[in-house]
Amino acid sequence: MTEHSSTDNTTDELSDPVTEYEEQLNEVLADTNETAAGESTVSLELPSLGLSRRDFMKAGAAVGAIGSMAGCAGVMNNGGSSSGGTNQTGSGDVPDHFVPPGEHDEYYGFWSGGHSGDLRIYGLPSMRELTRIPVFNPEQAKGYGFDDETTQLLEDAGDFKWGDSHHPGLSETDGKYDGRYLYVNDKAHGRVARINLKYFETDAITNIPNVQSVHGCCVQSPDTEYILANSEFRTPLPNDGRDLDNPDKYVSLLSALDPESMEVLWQVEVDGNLDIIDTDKDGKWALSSAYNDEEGVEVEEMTKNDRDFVKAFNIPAIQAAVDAGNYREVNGIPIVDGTKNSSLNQGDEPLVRYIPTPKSPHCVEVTPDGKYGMVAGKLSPTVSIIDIEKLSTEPDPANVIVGQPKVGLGPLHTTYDGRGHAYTSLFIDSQVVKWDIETAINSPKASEEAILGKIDVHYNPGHIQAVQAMSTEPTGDWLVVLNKLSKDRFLPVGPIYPDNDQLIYIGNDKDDETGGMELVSDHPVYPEPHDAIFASKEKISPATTWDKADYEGEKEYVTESNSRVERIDDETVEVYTSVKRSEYGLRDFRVKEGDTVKLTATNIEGSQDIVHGLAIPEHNVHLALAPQDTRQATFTADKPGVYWIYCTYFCSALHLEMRSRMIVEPRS
Ligand code: RUQ
Ligand code: CUA
Repeated sequence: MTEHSSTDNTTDELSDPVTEYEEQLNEVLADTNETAAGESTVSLELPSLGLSRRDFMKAGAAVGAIGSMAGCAGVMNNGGSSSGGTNQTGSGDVPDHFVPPGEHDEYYGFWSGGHSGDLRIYGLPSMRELTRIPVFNPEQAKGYGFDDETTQLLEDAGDFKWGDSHHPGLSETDGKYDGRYLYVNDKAHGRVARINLKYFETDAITNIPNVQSVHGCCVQSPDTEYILANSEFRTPLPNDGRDLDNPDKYVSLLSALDPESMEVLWQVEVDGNLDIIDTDKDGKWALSSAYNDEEGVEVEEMTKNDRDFVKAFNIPAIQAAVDAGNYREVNGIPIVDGTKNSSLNQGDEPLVRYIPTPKSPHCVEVTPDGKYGMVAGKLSPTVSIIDIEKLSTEPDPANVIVGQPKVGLGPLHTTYDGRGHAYTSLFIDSQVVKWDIETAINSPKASEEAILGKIDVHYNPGHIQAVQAMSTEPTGDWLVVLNKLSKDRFLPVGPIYPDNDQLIYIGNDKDDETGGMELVSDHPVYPEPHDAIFASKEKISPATTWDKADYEGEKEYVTESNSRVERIDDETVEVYTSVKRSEYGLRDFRVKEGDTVKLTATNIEGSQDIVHGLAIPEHNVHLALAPQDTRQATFTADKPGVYWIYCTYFCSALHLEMRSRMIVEPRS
């Protein structure tokens, strides 16, 4: 197993970095398969092998990546490790990330919660978690999935009990975050959700037809004309039992959604898979990383060829094709043929350009000035730089790649400081590399000339994001790197560890080992934030209380004087109650066994931060009522008895006494 450590040493001159790197991965794979055939997991005994912490992390990452690709258990070593890694904090010229009590952070951070299904709001630079927004997951604290409206929202979106939120995108006007909405995909299902940033609540979820899993998802710059969503898994079209054993008939689709109605406008079929997506800043090109050009269903088939193709979607041309009726319709959605041999792809204005890159690249992120799209190699230690202007002018697609710096092992994602530097996460090296974009373009491919410095992170970073780097206004001060592993960084909490999101200061460009990057703080996070996006606090202005005009006509605003019980028929009762400190408008109400109860409750408080709950034991009712908000719950009162209704949000000295009774009379 010692050959695992041969994946170390990024400074080796590799004649063919891609091939050599793959050979190393294959060695690891061979070992892994051998071990996986038996009962045991891969075990690296660090002390006896004399592997350093860095060697170990690399071997583990490679085993994990390859192991999971091969469908076997790529299990990390659970032995001890030397801690190591340099301590880069405390140089004195980093602004304080500590935000004193009573003061506010400079930036909002929106973290996708991964397979928790939620969205998490942090302050930056303190990294204090401010709240969570349930999105694809029912969640009791905010009563999400417990009142009629959000229950219906989740039901209409497929009624799945979970989701895997991955890529949050903020709505833009003129290339700048406008603070209206956040959109996020569900990788577990073909869904995209919208969070209304007035209330910090999920207000729409679209279950996209013809699509099983949305991976890449982005807002089209500069004016949020579309929400673009990539289906990663190729499936039969429609996936209704046909073509089960004809993988060559499976398809992968780009879907475009209307950002207001959240309806699916059209889809584009392509060859191969689709992965991550980002757009230029002019509303023309959308770039998708992609793998499996082989269109295989097994890992060996998917990685057979040396090349895959980034897809560059010409969005106006696609819209024109849809407008001209050049599509077929499946499940009510127009689908345009963007495959390589499609007639629509042959003319002067092809719908989709196929840009050859080293096989299985990971991400695409466009620079804040809109000039370049960076495609991190994952299996290749390089980043391919796509010149976006050349997409419109250069006939040979290979020539749109204008640079390919060698950055290190396992490059996944890239972010920017607005000063001409790129920062790429290195999954296998457990590092962030800072490099100069123009130098990379002007130096030979696979050269390391552009590298300005590297910093150790802990461990195995996925996404990396600097403040406002997805907009035209990067601030260039803070960067967060979302690491997948945290062993030895925190108190142990059992075998499922927190992840470790680390804050790095990038405001100093220095000629040192790290290029001036300074690791500032560690933050353990509940599994498993995937990606994040940050906006200046000036750009976000949430409401402090509900505006009842926003639900007028849909729900009754219940005052104290119109709190009441209305019997609709022998089996249906409507109950209306106001809520305030420290009483419900109805001190009790009576219904009959078996009644369907439709409860409407309004928090009539005008003061900010006075939230009340309305909980009914044994009936799965929990409403979280912000000031001026009205929520409804419909349930069956199927057991005779007395049920104490109580308030769940601690609201006053009489919070405990704030009660009502539901009295369910037996039917005789
Ligand atoms: S992809 S870790 Cu789901 Cu965001 Cu790169
Ligand atoms: Cu109202 Cu506690």
